[in-house]
Amino acid sequence: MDDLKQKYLSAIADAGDEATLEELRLQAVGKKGEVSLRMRALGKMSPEERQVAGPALNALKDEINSALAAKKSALADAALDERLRTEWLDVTLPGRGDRHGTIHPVSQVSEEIAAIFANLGFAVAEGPQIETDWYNFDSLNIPPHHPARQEFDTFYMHRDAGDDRPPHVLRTHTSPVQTRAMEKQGAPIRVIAPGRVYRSDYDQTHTPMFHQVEGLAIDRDISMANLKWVLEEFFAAFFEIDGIKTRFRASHFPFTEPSAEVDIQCSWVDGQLKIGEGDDWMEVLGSGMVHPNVLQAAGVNPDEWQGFAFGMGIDRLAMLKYGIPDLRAFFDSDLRWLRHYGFASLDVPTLHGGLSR
Ligand code: 2U9
Repeated sequence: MDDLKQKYLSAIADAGDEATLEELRLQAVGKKGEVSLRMRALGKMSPEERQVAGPALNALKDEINSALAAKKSALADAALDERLRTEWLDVTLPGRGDRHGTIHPVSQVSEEIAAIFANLGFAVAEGPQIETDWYNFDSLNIPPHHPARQEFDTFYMHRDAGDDRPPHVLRTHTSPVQTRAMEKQGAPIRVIAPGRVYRSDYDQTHTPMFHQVEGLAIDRDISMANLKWVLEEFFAAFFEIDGIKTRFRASHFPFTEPSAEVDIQCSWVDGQLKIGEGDDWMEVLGSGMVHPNVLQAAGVNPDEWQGFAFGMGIDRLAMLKYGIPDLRAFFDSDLRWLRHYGFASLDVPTLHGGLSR
């Protein structure tokens, strides 16, 4: 019996893990364990022998059980000590912080533009992005087979074979919105039409979808002098530069006569663009006096009414204002790069930095 005790107590003391302990428990005091078998043998002993061996076996069983329990808790303590030693938290690390979303720069710039023109008395007009070719072209003095239709790189909607109606198009400019506004409201009218337009073109300065804002002011005696004043007010407010100069160059558009392309004053210093100073010019806009045919098509009498119209790219304006060099970056799915341009908080314009030639 002493051998048995010696054997198990030293094996328990040497056990390195719980599995070994469980094996020892089964070998010693499990149903078929050595101690249990000896207890079963008690029945075959004489009463005298049993009186001695019985309590001794019970005591041995208790002793083994409490040695097992003590070793088990010692192993658990050691495992906890080991985890405490190897696993640790640096409670001084800075927190991860909230990830804030921001308004897209094109949306922000659209809102800035609408707010500035609202102060000048222009309402915002909207219309469909899928247009009839009449609104997109004919109503704007671009008849079928006019060469200007080719210049727009138009996306045409599918027509089934045998369906001879003219196709719908993805609008190539927001001008049809203003034709619709004039049809509905008549003259006098002052509206801007911001929105998406589509042309089949893709490179560093062109994406197949981009954003335009066009403006229209029709009254009895609106002139190009009014156009120049409105545009200079707009650019001064948009770029936050008082007295910014514009330059008008004669041009041609089917929907305006006369027509002018408009540049704003700028300079390039060490490859950096600065707007509103210097002797260089940057083209930003097309404009002119609305062609009488366009007024007529929209149901406005050209003998009674006249006015100006202009058009410009919103994405391009956003790039200029915030110094973003590649238009395609706007329409990537991942906009984290915008932080680089100060859009994390959206109130830190970088007008006088960035953008190399
Ligand atoms: C109506 C009548 C006339 C809008 C105009 C331009 C000139 C023009 C371009 C600027 C850059 C398009 O985004 S861009 O490529 N636009 O040059 N747009 S006049 O003329 C109108 C509009 C509506 C009823």
